[in-house]
Amino acid sequence: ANHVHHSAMSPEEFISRIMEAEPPEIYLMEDLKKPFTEASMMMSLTNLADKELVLMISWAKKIPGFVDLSLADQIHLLKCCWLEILMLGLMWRSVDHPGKLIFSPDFKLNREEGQCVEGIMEIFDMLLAATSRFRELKLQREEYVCLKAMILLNSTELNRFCGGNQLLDTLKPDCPHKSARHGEMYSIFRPDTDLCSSSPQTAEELESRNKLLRLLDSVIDALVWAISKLGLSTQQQTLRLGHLTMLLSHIRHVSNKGMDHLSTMKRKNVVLVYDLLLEMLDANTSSGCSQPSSS
Ligand code: AOE
Repeated sequence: ANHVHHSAMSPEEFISRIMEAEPPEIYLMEDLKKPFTEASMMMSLTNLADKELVLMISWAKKIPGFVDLSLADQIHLLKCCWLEILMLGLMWRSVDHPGKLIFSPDFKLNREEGQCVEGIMEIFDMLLAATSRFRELKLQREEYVCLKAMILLNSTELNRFCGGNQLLDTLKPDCPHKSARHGEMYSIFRPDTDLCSSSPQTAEELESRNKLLRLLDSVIDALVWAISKLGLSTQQQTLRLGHLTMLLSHIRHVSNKGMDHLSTMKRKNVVLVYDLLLEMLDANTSSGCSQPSSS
């Protein structure tokens, strides 16, 4: 076990660690064939999301204390919030470009550019609205990184687990007998043995939940500290904290809409959803619970 005491870390240090964890800028590197079709647009969006997911896993592992949580919790947290995290990142990249969503330096979309993907404009508009709100609030980078970590650690559906094992392979520490051990060591993650279990049973699981709560405390402390640096009155600091955290429920809402959208697009075969993204999607839809583990 890794005996690192995160409570001993100052909010300042915590923030500088999560600032360093920020993923690098990512390029789509595709020839965007305009005009977009529904299929090509969805393909570009999901290709980008797929690339970002890989970076998101590395990002999460750099959040102090995250890798000390049980593997089941690490997986579950990421599966619950991946689209919220992508959306918050998108809002941050777009905050200085009213009416535009900056997916990447080589993939930017305007509101005026019309509709080609069924059901996506509603999501587009909700993302633009939340982005405007962050602009009005003059969201600071320090606050942004705290909010992102809060999304990750604030999964309310922590007690459900569904899905495959790709993410598990990416998260678990490398060990020489990886494949040999996989079956027995991580068998609790198989949907058929641990499908939607209602509460942590083992001492390890309980310890992990406690660590998670302490981690969440650290992030809240960090956000409070970041706000306190802005030279506002105590009253204004409290209001700002309230406004910023309330935006998270909006992001959760848009993410739920986006998850429904993506699963519809997948069902209608508009877009081919690849392995990692598919596993992340399945964890959020009913079909995920019935998928047998491929290991
Ligand atoms: C991908 C990467 C990322 O960093 C963030 C997001 C958030 C939303 C996700 C998307 C993604 C992946 C695919 C998802 C989508 C929500 C639903 C979809 C999960 O299934 C992005 C949501 C915003 C998407 C806006 C798309 C605008 C398309 C309309 C513009 C249009 O139709 N045209 C024709 C533009 C033409 C330009 C010439």
